[in-house]
Amino acid sequence: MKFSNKKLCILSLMIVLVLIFTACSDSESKVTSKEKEAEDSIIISGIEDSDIQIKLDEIKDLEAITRDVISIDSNGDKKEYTVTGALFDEVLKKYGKSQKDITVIRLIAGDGYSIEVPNEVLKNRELILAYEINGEPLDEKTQPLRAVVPDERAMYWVRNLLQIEVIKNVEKTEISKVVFLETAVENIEQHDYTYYESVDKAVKVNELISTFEEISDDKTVYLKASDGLEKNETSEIFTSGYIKVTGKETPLFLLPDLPKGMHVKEMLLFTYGKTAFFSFENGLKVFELCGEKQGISLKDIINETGLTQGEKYLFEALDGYTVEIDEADIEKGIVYKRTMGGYAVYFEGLGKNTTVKQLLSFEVIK
Ligand SMILES: Nc1nc2c(c(=O)[nH]1)N[C@H]1C(S)=C(S)[C@@H](COP(=O)(O)O)O[C@H]1N2
Ligand SMILES: [Mo]
Repeated sequence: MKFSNKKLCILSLMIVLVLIFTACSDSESKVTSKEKEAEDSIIISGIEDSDIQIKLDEIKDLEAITRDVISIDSNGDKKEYTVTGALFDEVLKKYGKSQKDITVIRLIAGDGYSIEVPNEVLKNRELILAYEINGEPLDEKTQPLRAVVPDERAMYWVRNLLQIEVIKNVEKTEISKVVFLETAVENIEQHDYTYYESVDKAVKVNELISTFEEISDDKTVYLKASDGLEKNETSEIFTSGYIKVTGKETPLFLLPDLPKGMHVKEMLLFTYGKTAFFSFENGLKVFELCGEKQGISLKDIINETGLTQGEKYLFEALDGYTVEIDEADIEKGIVYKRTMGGYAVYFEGLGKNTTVKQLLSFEVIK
């Protein structure tokens, strides 16, 4: 074959154009992904006076570790992954801190998801800031990092991790009052709440809490579900939510504008300030029932909620009826479900006037 000069010229021009074009588009896409990576960073707050911004590149410069890990979801199902990342402890080392000396942290994601990691977990587990899972870079909704806590529930495995807040002071107040949730919600406005296919009733958390406690942002809320799940929530997040009180999985803590992973199903109890809110219905599932009325012993409720000891306790009904009981008689108390509806407490061997129907609460008074 023989090319004329003209043909050769056109051909080489075309080749040059194609080369320029591909080189251009190639370098352009490289620049954008590089730029994006360069922009990616997380914030660590609470260890220095001001927030620390750490670039993803700096995290990748730390010693890379690869681990075969297992996550446990809310059904107890296990999933295996191989993750690569840097240890949070290595990040802390740069600032003269270590993970085992930290009280608690809150992992905060870009989609609004956040979760507190308690002290026991920080002490006993690695917290991996993962940038590669199963040999692949993270997908878009997981970038820039995924928190990975091997062998712990997947609720700690925060995708799209943007901030780690180190919390020094965990407020711990003594519990002095137990409120029975199912009775308490009878006096509070119940709103229609669409949950999947059903329209159920829900109360606003701040309406419920403010009936018994002053609401403030510095309070830590502790929640426990009947399957044993325990977690802390901030007062701000908790009081912005609802508690669904009819239909499935009640009492169900819901946050309409935040990811579903922050919901808590079948709560056994939660505490706010000095008050523990206890679900009688879930107590029935969790505790061994006793007495001829097959109820829950007050002792179990006191142990579970951590109610402080006193010389006397005051029991109160929804209609305002009150009864005072000596500490020595408390162990005779049984809370049961009435066939007529509602819940009551009675004390074995004490007078009938010590029975409190429509039991709302009891508290330490001396
Ligand atoms: N950013 C973000 N991370 C998150 C969540 C979320 O909603 N947003 N859900 C958490 C919860 S509750 C669980 S169970 C796991 C689910 O992880 P999987 O999708 O890998 O099973 O991710 C956790 N990380
Ligand atoms: Mo979850």
